[in-house]
Amino acid sequence: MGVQQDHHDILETLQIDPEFLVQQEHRPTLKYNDYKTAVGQHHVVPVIDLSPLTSKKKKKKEKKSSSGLESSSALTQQEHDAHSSIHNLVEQVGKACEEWGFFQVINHGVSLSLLEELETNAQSFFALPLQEKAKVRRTFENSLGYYDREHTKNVRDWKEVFDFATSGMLQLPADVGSEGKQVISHTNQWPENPSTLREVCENWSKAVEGLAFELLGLISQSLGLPATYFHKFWEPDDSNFIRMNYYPKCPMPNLTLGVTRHKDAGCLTVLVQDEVGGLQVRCKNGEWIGIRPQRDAFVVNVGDLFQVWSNDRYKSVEHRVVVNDNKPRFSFPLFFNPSPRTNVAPLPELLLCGDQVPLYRPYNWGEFMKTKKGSNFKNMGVENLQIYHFAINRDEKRGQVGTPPIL
Ligand SMILES: O=C(O)CCC(=O)C(=O)O
Repeated sequence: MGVQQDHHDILETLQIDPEFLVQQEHRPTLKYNDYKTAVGQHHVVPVIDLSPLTSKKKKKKEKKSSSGLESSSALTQQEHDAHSSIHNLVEQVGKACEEWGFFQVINHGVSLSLLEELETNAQSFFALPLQEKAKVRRTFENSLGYYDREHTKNVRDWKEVFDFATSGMLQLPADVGSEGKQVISHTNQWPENPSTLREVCENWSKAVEGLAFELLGLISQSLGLPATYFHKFWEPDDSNFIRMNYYPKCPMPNLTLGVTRHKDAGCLTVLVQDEVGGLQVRCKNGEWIGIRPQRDAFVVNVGDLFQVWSNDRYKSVEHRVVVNDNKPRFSFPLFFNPSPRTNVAPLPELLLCGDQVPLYRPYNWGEFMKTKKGSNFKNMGVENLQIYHFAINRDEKRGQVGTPPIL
C-alpha cells in the first residue's frame, strides 16, 4: 500500500474528505506558530510605521478648521519635515515590495474597536449551524456569500469563508472572450444572524478601503509615478472584496492546509489576522517563514497585477496557511482590485525609464478574475489560470531559448 493510500485511509477513518489531502511535496514542514527559519534565525517581514501618513491627514484636517494663526515660517518647517518623512516611507515601501512582496503596517489609522466588532460578528456567524450559513451560500453564478468548499490549486482548503464586495456587487463578464459586453452582477448576500453583521462589515469596508488607497499611493510613488496614478483603474467601478476566513481546528494539520501555496491574482491584499498564527510566506531562497501575528498590524502583499504593471519589479509572492489541532483561526483580507474592465499590461511609463521589453501580453482583469473564481469553486482537474500564461519576451530577457518562465 502506498503512502498516499495510507493517508487516504486515515482521512476516511476520520471522515475527512480526501479532497483536503495536500500532495506530499507541498505539505507544511513548519508549524503554524513557528516563526524561525531552518537555521534558527528570526527572519522578519518588514514592519512599516505609517504615522507620517496618518499625521499628515490629521494635520490637513486641523489646518482646515484652524483660524490660521500659526506663523507661515513655522508651517513651512512642519511641511518640510512631513515631506521628508513621507519620502522615507515611500522608500521603505518600495524596498519591501522589491525584496519581499510582503510587509506589515502599524499606525495605520484603522480603529481597533472596529476590528473587535468584526471579530465578534464573524465568530457568531461561523458558529451557526450549517443549514443557517447555507442560506447565503455562494454559487457558481454568484461568487459572494458563504462557502465551505473553496479550492486552491485543486486542493480543498481547510476553512470556511464569507465573501462580500465593498461596493455591494461585482460585475464580472458573463463569458471569457465576450470583452465585457455581457456582464453578470454578483451581489452581496447578508445572513439574518447576526443582525449586526452587515453594518459592521460595511464600516470595516470603508476603513480598510481607505487604507488600501493610501498604500496604493505610496507604492505608486515608489515606482516614480504620481500618488494618484492608479486611481483611474478603480473607476467607474472596482472589484474589491473582503473575505472573512474561518479556519476550524484540524485533526490532521500535517496533511492539509488552510490555503495551499498560491499567489494573489489581484493588485494588493490588505489583511488582518488574529493572534493564532499560520500565515507563511515563501522567501526568495525558497524557505517558508511564518508571519508573527501583531495585534495592531495589517499584513500587506502585492499581487500579480503589480507584478505585470511593474514588469516583474514588484513580484507577487507565494504564501499559504498552516492549520492546527489546537485553536481555530480567523483572518480578514481585503482583495483590493481594479475595475473588471481594466486591461492589464506592463505600464509604458515604467518600460520607458528602464528601456525594457514588456514581459507580459495584455489581458482583461475581469475575465481573469471570473476564470479564477470558477476554478476555486471546485476541483477542475486542470491547472488553474496563472499570469505566466501571458508571459512573453522571456528569451530576450534571459538570453536563453526555450526556458519556461519562472514566476
Ligand atoms: O488567512 C490568511 O492569513 C491568508 C489567506 C489567504 O492567503 C487568502 O485568503 O488568499
